[in-house]
Amino acid sequence: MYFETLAIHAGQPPDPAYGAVMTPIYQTSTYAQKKMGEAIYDYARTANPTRTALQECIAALEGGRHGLAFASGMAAIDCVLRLLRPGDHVLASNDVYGGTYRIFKRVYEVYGVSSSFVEMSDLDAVRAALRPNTRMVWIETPTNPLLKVADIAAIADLLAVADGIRPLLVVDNTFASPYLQRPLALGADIVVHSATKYLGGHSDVVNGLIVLNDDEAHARLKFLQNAVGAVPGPLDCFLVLRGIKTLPVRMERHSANALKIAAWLESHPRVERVLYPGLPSHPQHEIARRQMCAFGGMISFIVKGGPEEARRIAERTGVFALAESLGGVESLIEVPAAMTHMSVANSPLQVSPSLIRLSVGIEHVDDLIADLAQAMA
Ligand code: P1T
Repeated sequence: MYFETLAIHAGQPPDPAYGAVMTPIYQTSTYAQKKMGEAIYDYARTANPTRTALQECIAALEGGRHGLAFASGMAAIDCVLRLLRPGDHVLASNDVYGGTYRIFKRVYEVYGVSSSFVEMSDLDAVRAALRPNTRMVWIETPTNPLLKVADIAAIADLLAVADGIRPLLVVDNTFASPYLQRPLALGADIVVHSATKYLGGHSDVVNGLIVLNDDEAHARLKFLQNAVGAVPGPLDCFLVLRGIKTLPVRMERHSANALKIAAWLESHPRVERVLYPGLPSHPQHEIARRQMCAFGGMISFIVKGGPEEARRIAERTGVFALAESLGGVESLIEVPAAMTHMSVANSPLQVSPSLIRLSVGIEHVDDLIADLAQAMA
């Protein structure tokens, strides 16, 4: 079936108990067993029907065999990193969400898992940065907040022919969503999401997801999901399921609005540089065109006048709310260096304090442009 149909139906047949068309919120911690051990579900951390529906739905949308749901995007990332052992190395994009950098450096390095960062759009640099103990290559594309694009298929090919044990290729697909980009089909092994963003889509839930094909890795991750226990509640799973139903129409509007706003910003006299994969001026525009079916709702731009000016603009918008996070129907504005990316301050991943990030919502684009125009006047 087509993506739009799967978004509404995958993993969600009418409920077997009463025929409810919308997957019920199974708000129960435990399940009565007919005889000891004889039950489809026994305890809600291990599994519950609302979570099962979400896991099956995201697996179908990413074109994978297995889906797993977590209490947050970071919990999903943490679970994937638990596949590593002391002495292993992760090679990651040199621009990632601040929390991702933080878990690499301040959580996993303590346990002997090292990490380094590379420009993923430079394949020679990626090849040169691989180490004999690199067991995982971690890509964000587009990246947060610089909107860099990596060629997933080219990196998968590169890893296939590199010497030594082939590292797992993990793609954080949060910025694109599976509607715009499906990394497994391009050769990735594991996809992770902060479903808090476009999948949930309404800024009302925190959630994380993993999708993969490999049965053995799935068995390990499923074991960890239960053993560690960073699971989402049934209501959270319901909210993400409901959000996903409109993902295709939302992503179309996010992308159309963002393309117009990016072009408008590019011609604004007080803007130094606009970072948006849909603009022909974007260094990896051609890769984005091949790999994505539209360019999403995230834009970053550098303003003339320095950090003070960036802060002033971010505090003056009215329709765009000054807030962290992204991917909801409502537009948000922030300054990453002072907000979402404080964890990368004084690191090689540090972002310019003059950079403003927009999460373009699905309001009328003319209202959004008018709001930015008055804030920048
Ligand atoms: O916030 P959480 O659901 O735990 O997801 C973490 C995460 C993972 N990956 C990417 C690419 C992300 O952008 C995030 C969260 N990002 C923000 C909160 C933000 O404003 O950038």
